[in-house]
Amino acid sequence: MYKIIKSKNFAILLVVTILAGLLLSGSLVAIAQEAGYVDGTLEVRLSEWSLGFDEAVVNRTDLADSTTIGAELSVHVVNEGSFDHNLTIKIETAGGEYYVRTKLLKPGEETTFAVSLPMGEYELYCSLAGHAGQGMEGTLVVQESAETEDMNQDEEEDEGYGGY
Ligand SMILES: [Cu+2]
Repeated sequence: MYKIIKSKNFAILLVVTILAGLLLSGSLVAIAQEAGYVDGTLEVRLSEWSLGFDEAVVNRTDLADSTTIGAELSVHVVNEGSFDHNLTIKIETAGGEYYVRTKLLKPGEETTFAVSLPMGEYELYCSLAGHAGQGMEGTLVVQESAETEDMNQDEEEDEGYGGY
């Protein structure tokens, strides 16, 4: 009898520990989400060594002019680091590849620009030697709508369960 109670307590302790772990990881995600895509603007926070986010997803239908082939996205870049940095967006098209790059931003400097991006996946990084390799890189996904995103998430979840 005593053994049963003891193991029940252990099970409760385990559940509490898991919940605490989930809450902790949830709050960490919330902090990370301060940068990334919010309401028509891509928020980029340059620092050593990060852009403030790993992947940002933009729904073209959320942008003001979603009827054009390439929707206009507003990009706000702040250098919150102690070194000079820039933001570079690599754009690959059938006609070749080109780059949208901010000027070199000093610590505390910021800039805002708009860029027209067709649907696709783009590499974002700081082009200064070694900076991207140390973590100043991320991905920007421009997709048609939130429905597309939900479908992708469902697929990922299904794959996850399949692994068990
Ligand atoms: Cu840099």
